[in-house]
Amino acid sequence: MTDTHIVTIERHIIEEERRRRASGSFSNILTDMALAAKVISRQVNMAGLVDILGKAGHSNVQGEEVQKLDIFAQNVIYRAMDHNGHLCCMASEEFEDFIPIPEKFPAGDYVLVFDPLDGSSNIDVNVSIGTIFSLYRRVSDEERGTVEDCLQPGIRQLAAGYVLYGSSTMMVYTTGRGVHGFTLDPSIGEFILSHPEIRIPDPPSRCYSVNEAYHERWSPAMQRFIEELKRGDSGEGGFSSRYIGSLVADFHRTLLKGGLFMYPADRRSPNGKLRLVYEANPLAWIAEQAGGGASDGRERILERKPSGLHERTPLFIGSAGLVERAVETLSEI
Ligand code: AHM
Ligand code: MG
Repeated sequence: MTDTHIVTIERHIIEEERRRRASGSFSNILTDMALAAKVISRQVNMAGLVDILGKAGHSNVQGEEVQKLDIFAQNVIYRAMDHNGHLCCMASEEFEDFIPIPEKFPAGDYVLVFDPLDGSSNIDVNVSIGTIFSLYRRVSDEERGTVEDCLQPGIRQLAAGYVLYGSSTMMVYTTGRGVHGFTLDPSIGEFILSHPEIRIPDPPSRCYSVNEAYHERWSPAMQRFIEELKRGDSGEGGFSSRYIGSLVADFHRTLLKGGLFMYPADRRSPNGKLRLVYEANPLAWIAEQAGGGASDGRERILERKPSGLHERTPLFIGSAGLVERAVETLSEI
């Protein structure tokens, strides 16, 4: 017999609630998110089998191709959340405007922002994809929320997490008391605590993660930074490169092994590609809670006040020392 305890995500969330003396709303939202993640995970695993692949025939608000599984994930999260009485509104990568809770359901005090299925261009080649989410308390008096409720700086997050649909499905979350990871046991349909108190390793793995095809479009300082990492100018030996092109998967590796993930600004995309509200902010908080850092190259991500739901931001995230080094190098002329 071992003395290892089996802790489900639901149990963990309830324990957290007890410690915080929270109302229960918060826990119910996270539990509903875990349920949605299981449903999406099942469908992602079936993606090669059922006729769900292929384009839905229209673009999302970013002008990118929407694939059917994105819509499925959007609907699952929405339907898991619209009627529970805890949220006043939601915002998603898939919708241009914020989404008030419909009149037929009771409204609550919380706001959920999410990217239902990030990295969807990887679906049809069986590469890991993910869901990202974060939770705020509303700031407006409007019963069913306003866009301002969704545009709060990341430091006001109450909970943040992601789900990685990889070789196994994992849900990782924080409520500001460390970062905890759970692995889905599909045979019993439960997320089991597998990675308690995640800390980014220090010293980190010497790995950087960036789409190097954009090298020519980067600023000279950014180009120099990557060259320095490759050469290992700080005496730590040269870095390796790892880039999946799926944010949650690239971030998850960076969280567990250390290193630096970057999606910088470039000549063609002065604000990078990733979205501040529902991609950068949740991951930035998780990184900080695990002892790491996250910056847009100048400012701490969590202190930025978003001006639009789909605002883009450059992102440097991972081991704190490497994020600092990136910021220092980028500030040099
Ligand atoms: P998506 O939100 O349309 O799925 O795109 C976001 C994805 C991220 O998962 C990933 O980090 C990035 O796009 C990769 O972009 P690029 O192909 O420019 O390297
Ligand atoms: Mg996305």
